[in-house]
Amino acid sequence: MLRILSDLHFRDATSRLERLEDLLPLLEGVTELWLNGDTCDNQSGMTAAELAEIKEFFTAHVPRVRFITGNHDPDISEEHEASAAHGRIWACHGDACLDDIVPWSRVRETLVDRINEIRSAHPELNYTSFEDRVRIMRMACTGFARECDPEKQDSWHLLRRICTEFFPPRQPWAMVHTWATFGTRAATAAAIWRPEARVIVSGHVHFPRIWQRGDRTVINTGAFTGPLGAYVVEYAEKLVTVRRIESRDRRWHPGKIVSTIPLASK
Ligand SMILES: [Mn+2]
Repeated sequence: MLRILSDLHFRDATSRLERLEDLLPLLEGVTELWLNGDTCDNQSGMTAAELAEIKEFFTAHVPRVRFITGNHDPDISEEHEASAAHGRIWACHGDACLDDIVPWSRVRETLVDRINEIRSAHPELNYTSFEDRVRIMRMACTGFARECDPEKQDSWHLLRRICTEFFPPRQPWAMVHTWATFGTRAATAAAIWRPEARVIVSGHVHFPRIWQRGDRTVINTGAFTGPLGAYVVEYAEKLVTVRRIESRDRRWHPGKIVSTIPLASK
């Protein structure tokens, strides 16, 4: 069985994932695992050994693991996407569907400046193709320090993080606007970049949700940070199953089925 998770944000003080072992119920019976970006924040002082330890945990429990890059872990691997079922399932972190990576963030303008600098330095890269666009975005995110240290959890830091997320108020509005438009953006982008994809799996916006757009289904797997929770996507026997991730006895389990999507041959 293939399982897809995203946005664990492991070692971030706001992540509800405290120990990797707590994920074991989600790894049982899994032959292939895709970690669809923001597994950790390897831009914020994480050592190479700490990163290797995180990767080893997963590879020790699942025969095949793909560490897909996100904006917080842009150099966790060289893989920016994955597909299965002859391309009918396609996963990427999802920030490539947004022109400015993080429209809701205070660092948006700095990131946009970086994107523009990289684009002028690399005129050979085509910002409208998925491959080049995601390369540019990952270059822009690499070495990008966070405004707040994600590992600090004293009250002063948490208060500062809340302030940097909600002020100025343009930011929460941009978040809501992104949530309202994300399904359509992802389906439209997939139609151009990966036209064979019928099920598009993303993370990034931390909004567990399923959108149907024509014959395409867009799934966002939410996050282990924030109040909205997370979904896990499974694929086995030509069936995509979306489940809520539930917390029991301090561990994370595949829970209630939210949706099943048959992937019959065309
Ligand atoms: Mn994230």
